Amino acid sequence: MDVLRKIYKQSIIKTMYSLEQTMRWYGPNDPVDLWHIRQAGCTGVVTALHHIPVGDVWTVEEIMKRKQMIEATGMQWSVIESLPVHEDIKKRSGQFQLYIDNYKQSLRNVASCGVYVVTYNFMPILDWLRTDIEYELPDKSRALFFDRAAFVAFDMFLLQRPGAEKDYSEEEITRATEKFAQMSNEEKERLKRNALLGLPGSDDAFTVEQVKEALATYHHIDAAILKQNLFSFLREVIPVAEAVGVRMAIHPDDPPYPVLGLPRIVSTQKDLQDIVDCIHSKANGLCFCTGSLGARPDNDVVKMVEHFGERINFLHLRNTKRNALGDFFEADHLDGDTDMYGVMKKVVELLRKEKRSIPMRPDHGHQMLDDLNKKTYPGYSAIGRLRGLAELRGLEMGIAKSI
Ligand code: DNO
Repeated sequence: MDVLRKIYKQSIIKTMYSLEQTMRWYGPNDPVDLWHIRQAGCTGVVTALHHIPVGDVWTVEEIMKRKQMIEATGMQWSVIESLPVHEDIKKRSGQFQLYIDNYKQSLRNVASCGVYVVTYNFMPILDWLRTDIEYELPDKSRALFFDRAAFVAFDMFLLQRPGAEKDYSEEEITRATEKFAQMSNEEKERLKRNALLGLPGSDDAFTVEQVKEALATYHHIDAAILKQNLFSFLREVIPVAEAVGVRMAIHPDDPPYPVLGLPRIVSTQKDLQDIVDCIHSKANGLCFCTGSLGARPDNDVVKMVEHFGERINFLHLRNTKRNALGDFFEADHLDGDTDMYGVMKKVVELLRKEKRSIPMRPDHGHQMLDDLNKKTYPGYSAIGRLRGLAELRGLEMGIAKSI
């Protein structure tokens, strides 16, 4: 029996030149625990030290504590998501130099603990945005949803952002006004809460006042300035990452266009090109998120995998279904507007060509089965992600064996 068990264990250890299967874990408070992740077939874990305030140094001691927890379940800490970038760095104001120095120190520390892929994003103030986190699909599972009219209504009538109306077409304003008029107070409250959900891994949402204040600090920053600020940051941190063997992976904007009057600079093929061109180094890479990029019809995600292949340091595989009005919901992993077969085929070819493995996570999943009654981080219930991962794993194997 023991021999059998050993062989079985070895078979789940990552094979060469295939994707490394991972899931995100929000740390000891996550209702989905490490054994669940291991039982889903993962060999790697994606996590962050969410309890450390943004901008502070991640100490070796704290990193090692987390690493040991993961290794005690037979997996490895494959990717950090995220090592967050302080707002001062994005604005190049206040104490940005101190925060950049801290960032470099954190990179040295994570490398010294043996973690070598670091994800981050450069979205001002808010991370991803949705208007509904319990959007019911026909099979009664629940998905994350971005309803453009609800979002416009949030911006104009709940946030009451000065000048918001200038960002929308007349038709959009009419739809938002009608939608808002039909909403109950409870629905309005829920919309506000969903749109202001804080950073991933935290339980606190922003308040309207906080967001308005933060928005005002960006009034002089347009896309060109924000991009320059990103480049200044990269010129400092990439050489450090390279020296210690860390591969950085910038996450695209989600959704991939300006929101609330804030510039977004990691949304299109051109944006990604500018970033990879800024410093020619594998350390200056991408977290290629098919869900974020695919919410824009002008992003040809399959072609982008091929084009940016050598700079892809981490993969988020997720699908969206969108319409012409700008609404989208998170579809099943293999069923949405992104051709996941096409994506996976390019990925399999890439891994073989470059003789490497890339960590991949199924990104979000639907709330379904037993998870419908549980409270988990939006998008991060166990069963929906397990379903996504299992489908993606099968797709990869099928393609790998047939080419
Ligand atoms: C959402 C995620 C993002 C991502 C960060 C990376 O679930 O894809 O929150 O982790 O933007 O910095």
